Amino acid sequence: MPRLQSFVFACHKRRLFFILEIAGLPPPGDRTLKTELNREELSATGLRFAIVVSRWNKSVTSKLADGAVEALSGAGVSDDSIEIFHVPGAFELPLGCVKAAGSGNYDAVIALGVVIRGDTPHFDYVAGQAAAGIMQASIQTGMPVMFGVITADTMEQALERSGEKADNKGYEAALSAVEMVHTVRDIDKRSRRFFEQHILPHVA
Ligand code: INI
Repeated sequence: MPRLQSFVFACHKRRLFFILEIAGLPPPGDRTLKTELNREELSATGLRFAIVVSRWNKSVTSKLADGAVEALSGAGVSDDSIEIFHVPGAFELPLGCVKAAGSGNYDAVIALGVVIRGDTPHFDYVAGQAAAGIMQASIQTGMPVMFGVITADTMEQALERSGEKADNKGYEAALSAVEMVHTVRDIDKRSRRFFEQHILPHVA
């Protein structure tokens, strides 16, 4: 490309990227997760994960489990550092998560399920309690417990969220788990440093 032409092209490209950035949109061709923070660069080598997956809507939850394993493997987790546990339905996910998180065997837990709205209020109870229970499991144990549960009106919607990589809720939840392990460790490390620098000298 002649020099002037490539200069004009570069200017337009920069302007386009600037507009996209202001609009909070990713650059073209860069399909990112909604929760993306360059997390693909985070290494999970040496970390251990439990995946708690419900059998209800198994054809979809198995795809979520595949997505989660793919994300963890891609981040450097070895196969024997990923353990999968099954529960009957999303309602049972919180107990499975509390047990896994409390075992001390893992650095993070990933809950996977699919709840589809039917004609009765059952959906609200199952989805609501699963979400609240998974959050509680995390708060109670102080361990990252990820909400990889699809709540959808139809099976079609659920399938859309169980596709490849960024379109797979399990994949997204697993990358969030890796990020949260790093975040929690960072908070602990900084708290220790603060204690050593600002508290300990006044106690000794
Ligand atoms: N469990 C799900 O995971 N998804 C659903 O869509 C669902 N529906 O629709 O009822 C569901 N129900 C089962 C529930 O999670 C419990 O397993 C069951 O109630 C036994 O406690």
